[in-house]
Amino acid sequence: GPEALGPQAWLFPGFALSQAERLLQDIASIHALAPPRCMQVPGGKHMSVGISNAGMAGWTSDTRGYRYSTLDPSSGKPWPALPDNWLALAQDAARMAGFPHYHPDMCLINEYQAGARMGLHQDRDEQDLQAPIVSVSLGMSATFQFGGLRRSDPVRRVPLHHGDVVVWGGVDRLRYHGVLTVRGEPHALSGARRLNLTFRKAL
Ligand code: MD5
Ligand code: FE
Repeated sequence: GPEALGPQAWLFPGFALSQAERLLQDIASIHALAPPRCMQVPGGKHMSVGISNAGMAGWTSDTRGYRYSTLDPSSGKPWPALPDNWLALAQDAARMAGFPHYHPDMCLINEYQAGARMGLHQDRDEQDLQAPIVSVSLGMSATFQFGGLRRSDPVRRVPLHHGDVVVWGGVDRLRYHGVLTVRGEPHALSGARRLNLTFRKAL
């Protein structure tokens, strides 16, 4: 059953399992319109995670900084639409975690090829920091790092598997977090990749 990771952070093991194949098909359709890319960050390096987006805005980064943009800077076109089934899944999970009025306007799609990682950070680029973030893990497993409100706070390691959903809200919304280098067995449905959907109210 559900596991509390914090006062307002819940892990729902396998919550998206029955929809996983459909979600991976939807991701392939979105990637055909807005391919994942390893974005540059202000320090000049490139992220190891390939990023795309769906919905009214997309998270983007370049040497000037991070921002949400209504257009994909690579194509100059709007990001692909957020599928209705994705929104329903995110709202179902948010309701289970105690957030009954959740209206995310976008989904960030992270692609971790084997060897990719995401360093410890906070998600604070969104306008509405009251709204929770819903995260759906697909494909290869990963070890999630769940810290505190200060970078120096101790970090807990949480394994995340194909089909797992996590909701982060309220007092847990601004915790530092990251993903250790993805390694291990390829997944039957995704190959040597981990995909993560994160639903946000960005605008
Ligand atoms: C991932 N993505 O597995 C994670 C899932 C990102 C990112 O971190 O920024 O793309 S979202 C995990 C998350 C979001 C908001 C708050 C907290 C965790 N938290 O308080 O631990 O690719
Ligand atoms: Fe994050």
